[in-house]
Amino acid sequence: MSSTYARFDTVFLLSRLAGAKYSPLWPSSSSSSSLLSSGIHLRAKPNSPLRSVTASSSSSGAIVSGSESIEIKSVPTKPIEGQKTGTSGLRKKVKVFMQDNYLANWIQALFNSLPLEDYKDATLVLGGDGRYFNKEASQIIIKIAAGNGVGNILVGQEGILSTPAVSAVIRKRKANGGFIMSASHNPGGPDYDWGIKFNYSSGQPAPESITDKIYGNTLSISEIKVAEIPDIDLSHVGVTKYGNFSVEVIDPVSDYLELMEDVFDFDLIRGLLSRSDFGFMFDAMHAVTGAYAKPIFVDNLGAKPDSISNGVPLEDFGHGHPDPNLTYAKDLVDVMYRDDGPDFGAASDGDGDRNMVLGNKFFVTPSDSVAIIAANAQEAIPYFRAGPKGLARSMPTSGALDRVAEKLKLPFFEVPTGWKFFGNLMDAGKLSICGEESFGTGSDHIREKDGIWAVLAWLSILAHRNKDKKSGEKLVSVADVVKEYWATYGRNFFSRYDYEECESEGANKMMEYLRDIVSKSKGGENYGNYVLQFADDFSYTDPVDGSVASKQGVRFVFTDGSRIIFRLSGTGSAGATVRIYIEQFEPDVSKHDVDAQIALKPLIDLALSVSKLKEFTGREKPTVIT
Ligand code: VG1
Ligand code: CO
Repeated sequence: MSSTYARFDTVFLLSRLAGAKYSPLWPSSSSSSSLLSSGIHLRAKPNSPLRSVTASSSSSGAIVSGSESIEIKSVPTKPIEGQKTGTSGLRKKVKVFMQDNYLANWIQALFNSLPLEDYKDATLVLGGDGRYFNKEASQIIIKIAAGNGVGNILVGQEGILSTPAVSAVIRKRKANGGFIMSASHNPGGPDYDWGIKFNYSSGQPAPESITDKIYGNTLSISEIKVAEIPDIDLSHVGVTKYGNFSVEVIDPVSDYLELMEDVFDFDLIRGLLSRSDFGFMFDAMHAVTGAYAKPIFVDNLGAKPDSISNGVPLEDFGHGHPDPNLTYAKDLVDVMYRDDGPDFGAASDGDGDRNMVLGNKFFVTPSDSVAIIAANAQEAIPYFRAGPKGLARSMPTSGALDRVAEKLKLPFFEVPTGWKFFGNLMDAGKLSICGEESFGTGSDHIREKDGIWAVLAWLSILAHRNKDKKSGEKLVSVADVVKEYWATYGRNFFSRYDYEECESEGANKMMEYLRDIVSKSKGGENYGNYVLQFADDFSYTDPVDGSVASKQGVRFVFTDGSRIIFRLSGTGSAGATVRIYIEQFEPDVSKHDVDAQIALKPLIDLALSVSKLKEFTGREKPTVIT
């Protein structure tokens, strides 16, 4: 295959990464390394030879630089079934993504779905959580982006960018959008999951109107446009140009760190983290926040180097399941529950958008966490000095945040599960702080949930409360902050039961059965000791653009405010995962120290009997309880 690159110049930028050397981005004697010859899984069918299309002879989005051009190939392809995105992007087993044209089809379908002005000569961001297949995927995405006429790709060094960092970079660099290569909290490695998400120009996940269009286009796709350029060296910060197309490899941390410095008072946090009587631990779970934890917590905020555990991002997350909850972040939980354990512990997921927060022998539920951050934001976090504009949570998240909104007299929104539903409210200036029960917390500083932001928010609250404490004086602890909050607002006991990888048929039948009950239900009916207020299948109308999302979860709401909710996960890659969410409000302070599983036992039993879960799924026990 010929490789006639009209122009090839390399610009070196100063690397901010310690120890980075200035070396050429591309070996000058680079041989032809096309998408095909580099072993990447984008292959033409045997009897449909690749057709080379040059800029001058094609209207297929070729890039021309003066008289110079890069070659664009048209690769014939066929539709592939099942490329419908779920709650957050397209997720499948990595072996599925590695099949011929699987990823390439979806990327091309995406370009086919966007208005030309959203990508032609535009800047797009690319990064991911470092999982297995990201490197090959980066090259595929870059070549198809160039093939479709994208002007500039900003890619994280080694393909690394956390999900919140992608959102931050899109916003800061005024990019038109970005790709995130991650299956988030799903495990990675040759036998596990891979995923791809697309975010828009304000940094928010693409809305369903776009993802539905992409899916439609995957069903009729016939051609992939690929630029004939070599693989880009992602190991060094710098710019590579081919004609009018350029790839800039960026430091994954600096833009994000700068934003964090704007949002938070780093001196205040440094004051806490450098105290000898305050123990801190962050578990990066061998996932993407490993790249951020040391520069932020250690180098900038004075935490001890050994306070970061599992701090090196690995392609298979060290065989772990990078989901920061009590089950999968057990190592951290064990340390935090020791008598001499640290005062504050946190973990983040594969792509860095989730967080789990713990005190010594104390777990903060994500639903409480967002409420507590909201209640304390104005006094502890400079970004919220004027007070939050509004608060929001996903439907299954506990009602703790509702009470804060009521007390602070703030606009409040309840949206379906998935961060994409918060973006419009933020863009419209109606929402500042929001969260999901699934360990997602964030604000309008970006348009994704943000694990490190949540950790910094908690550290700010603790630092603010302890700033006048002398050495030797007892510090205000995580547990103190939470209990004080419960005493003021009451406690929303909350738990989620996950039944992972059930047979789809049984799980779907159970949901149908529940929908049927809901359609016949009436307020006032007795469910055990509870009286039904209403039951429905949650539907949401976006107050900004009027779009409607229906069938977002079956809920039974009782007259005392208790709720049981049923949903099927939209992020799994095999079978069906049933989620049951259980919540009960307790205003009585004397009952706040009861274990949540004990307090919620009657409701949990009710949920299991109402749904006939055992009958439909054959499951005796949940796989994960949070
Ligand atoms: C889950 C969570 C949801 C979250 C989504 C993406 O979705 O419940 O709250 O937004 O994951 O998180 P589902 O459909 O499986 O319940 V992440 O960190 O995986 O991007
Ligand atoms: Co995630």
